[in-house]
Amino acid sequence: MKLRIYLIFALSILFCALPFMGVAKGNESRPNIVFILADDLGWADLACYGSDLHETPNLDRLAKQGVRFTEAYAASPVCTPTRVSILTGKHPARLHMTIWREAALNRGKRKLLEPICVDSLPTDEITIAELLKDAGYYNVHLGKWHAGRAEGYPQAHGFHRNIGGTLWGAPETFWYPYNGDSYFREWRYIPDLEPGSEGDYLTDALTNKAIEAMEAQTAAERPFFINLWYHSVHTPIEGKPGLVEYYEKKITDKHVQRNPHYAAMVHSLDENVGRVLATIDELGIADNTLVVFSSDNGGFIKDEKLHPGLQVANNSPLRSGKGSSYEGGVRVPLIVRGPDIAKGKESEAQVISCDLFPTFLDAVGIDARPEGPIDGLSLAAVLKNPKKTLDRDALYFHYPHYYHTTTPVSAMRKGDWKLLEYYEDGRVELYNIKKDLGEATNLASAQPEIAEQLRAELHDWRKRVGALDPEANPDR
Ligand SMILES: [Ca+2]
Repeated sequence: MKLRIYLIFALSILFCALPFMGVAKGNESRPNIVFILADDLGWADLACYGSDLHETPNLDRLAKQGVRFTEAYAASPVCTPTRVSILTGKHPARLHMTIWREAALNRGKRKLLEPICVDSLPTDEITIAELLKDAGYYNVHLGKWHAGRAEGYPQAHGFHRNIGGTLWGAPETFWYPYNGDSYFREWRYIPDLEPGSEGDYLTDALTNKAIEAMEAQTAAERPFFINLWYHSVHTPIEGKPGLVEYYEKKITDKHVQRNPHYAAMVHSLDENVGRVLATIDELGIADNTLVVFSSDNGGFIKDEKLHPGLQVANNSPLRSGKGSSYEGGVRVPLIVRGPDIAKGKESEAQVISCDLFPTFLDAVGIDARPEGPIDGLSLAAVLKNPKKTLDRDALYFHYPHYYHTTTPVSAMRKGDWKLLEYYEDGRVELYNIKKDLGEATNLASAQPEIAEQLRAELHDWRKRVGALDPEANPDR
C-alpha cells in the first residue's frame, strides 16, 4: 500500500515536472538573438563597406567575426515597409504597406495618385516575435518602431516589452528629453527612457536599456530576443559636439563623404554596437548568441529645398539614396555573427530583408511557420558556407509613391541585371549591376529582349503578390 502511494506520488511529480523539464532543456540550447537595425544607414557608410570618412571599428570587427553580405537589400527604399518585411517575412507589396506610416492614407496631388496603403501592421499577421515567444523567448523591442498606430505597437505583435517604440518615424531630437515640436512641427516624445538627464544622447540611452534587458534575461536563464532598432542615423542630423569637431578637422577636399554631423552619428552608432557586443562577451553568451546588424533603407540624400547646405549621406559608388529604387536607396549593410556561422567571410548572395524572418527561426531551431506564403528565404546554408547561393529567381521592389529622389516605380534584380519600370511614362531602364554598379548606362535599348523578358516577370510578380498600382490623377 505504502509502495503504491509512493509510486503514485513519484509518478505525479514526474508528470508535473516533465513539461517544465522539456521547456528548460529546449531553452538551454536555443541561442539568443540580438538584432540591431540602424535607420537610414547607407551601404557605403561603414568602413568595412568602403566609407572613406566614418570610423566604425566595432562593426568592422563584427564583420571579421561573422559573414558580411555585399549584396543585401532592404525590401523597400523607406522605413515602415522594410520594418514590416522583417517582422513578417512578407514583401511590403504583399502587405499593401509600401510607404511610411504617416503617408499611407494620402494619395497626393501629383501626376499619379498614390495607392491607399495599410498604415498599421494588422494584428493577424504572425511576427517573428510571436513565434519566438511561443518557443519560450523573452522579447524586448527598443527604439524606433514605426510599424503601426497604438493598436499595432510591439506589445500587440509578440513583444513582452516595448522601450521607446511609437508610431513616429523619427525622434524630435537626439538629446534628452527627446521631445518637443521644433523639427517635425508636431509634439513628439520617446517613452520609457526615464530617468535621464540633460546631455543624454538617445543612441546611448537605448543601449543602456538593451544592456539592462540582456543582463536580466541572462540572469533569469531565459533565451532572449533583443530587437534594437536605433533611430540613428535618421534626421534630425545631430551628432555629439566633440565628435562633430573631430570630423570637421578630419574632412579634407579628398573625402567623398563630408558631413561631420552625420559622421558623428555613425560614429556613436558604432560605439553603441561596441557596447552591446562587449556586454555579450562579459555575460559569457557570445557562443550562444546570434548577432545581426542591418539598415532599413539606403542613406538619406538631401532635398536641396528642404535641407539646404551640407550633404547628409553620400552613397557613392551607388546611385541615389533613400526613397529611390536605384541601388543607393535599397542596398544596405548586413552582417551576421553566431553559432555555426562562418567567420570573417563575405557573401555575394543577393538577399533581402524578408529573409531575416526564416533565418532567425532556422538559427534558433524553430520549425513553426505561419500559414500562407512568405517571401523570405532562410540564409542558414549561406551563413555556414558563404560561397553558396540561394535558390531564388529574382528580388523585387515596389514603390508606387513619390519622394524627392523618385517617381512611382517597380524594380527587380535578377542575376547581374537590374530593371526599373517607372509608372508615370512606362519608361524602362536596364542596368548590368556587375559591370555598372553606379547604374550609369541604361541598356534597355541595347538589350530589348532582356528588358522585355524582365518587364514581363516583374508584371507577373506584381500580380502574384497583389501589388497596388498608382492611378492617373484626373486633375493633372
Ligand atoms: Ca529608414
